[in-house]
Amino acid sequence: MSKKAKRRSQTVAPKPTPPALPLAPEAAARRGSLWKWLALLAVGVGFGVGLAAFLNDDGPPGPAPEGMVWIPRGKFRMGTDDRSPHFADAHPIHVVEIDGFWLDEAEVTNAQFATFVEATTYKTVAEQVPTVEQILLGLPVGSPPPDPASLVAGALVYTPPPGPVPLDNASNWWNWEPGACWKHPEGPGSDLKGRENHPVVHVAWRDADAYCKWAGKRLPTEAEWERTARGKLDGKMYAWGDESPGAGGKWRCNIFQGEFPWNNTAGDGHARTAPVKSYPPNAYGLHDMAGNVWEWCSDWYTPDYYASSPVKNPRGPDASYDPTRPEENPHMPKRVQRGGSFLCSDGFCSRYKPFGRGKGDIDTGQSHVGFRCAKDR
Ligand SMILES: [Ca+2]
Ligand SMILES: [Ca+2]
Repeated sequence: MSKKAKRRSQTVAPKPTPPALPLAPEAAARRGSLWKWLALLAVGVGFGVGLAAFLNDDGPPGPAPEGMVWIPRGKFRMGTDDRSPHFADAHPIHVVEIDGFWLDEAEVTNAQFATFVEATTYKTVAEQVPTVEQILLGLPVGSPPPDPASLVAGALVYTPPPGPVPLDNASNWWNWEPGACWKHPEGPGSDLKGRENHPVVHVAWRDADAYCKWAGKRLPTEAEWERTARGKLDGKMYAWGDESPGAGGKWRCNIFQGEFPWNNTAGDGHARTAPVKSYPPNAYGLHDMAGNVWEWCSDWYTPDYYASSPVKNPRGPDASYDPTRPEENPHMPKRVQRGGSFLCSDGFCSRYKPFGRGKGDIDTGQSHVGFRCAKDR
């Protein structure tokens, strides 16, 4: 090698890397501690994500709208294996998965509905004269049409008979009352004084739907409703567990005590509607998911829907069909109602249980039917 090449070689030769100096004992301890905390943090985050996935808890997307609670995404078992006639349409038990959504903590009140009516001049179905076609849908196929001049606006009012009556004919305690509507619950001579905080009644499905849209909300689906009514519990008899509604002398909901339909002893404090939130909430913070008033859902009603329900976010069949009541046209448009009312009892109608299904003509108001609203994230 020439002297010049030797110099270049010496110039570009990399400097040897000095050996790493051993850390002082304190620094080594600090570095070890840091790695330990980072490892613990990673394990903690992983555990949290895993736990959240296990619990299907996606958390609220923001501050709660007034009066609403967040229902996180999750799966549950819908329906019952109870084979009694009241639950013939709640089979089979099937797993359903629901996305997170907001739900009103209470039924919509008379005061809230009055605000809607004042803002919109909305007229409920019960305040309008029904058409001949609407009446025919509520009668057996082939019934003669009613005289149009005989049709008046009104609603069905619970009217207790003076004594025991056969339970196979609901007209023994339901009376078509001309002039009955949400602001005159028992007819023209009645009003809402002192009932501002009671649930609004005599609202047809169309009325409930109109209110929800005005409020920027929507009606809950039937599956959403049952998931929330179960209050984070699985396979329990009631919204609060397995204890009977009046166990220990403390009533958990507004239903019927005494001899149906004529002698309501009102052991729970209320013979008709109760102010909303009069009874303890379930584990989601929701009140009156059992009793007080039935609540409209968005789904059309068929008695066999559970057999074909999709797993994810079921929204009900495309149309209603109910052949179970020969006294009615099976094609009468019906939507689902849930939760039972102040007229429910284990002796007559136990469908205030979280798996009990109800249904109603979309154009008929009744004095034991109201609703609450849901809202997407
Ligand atoms: Ca009661
Ligand atoms: Ca209710």
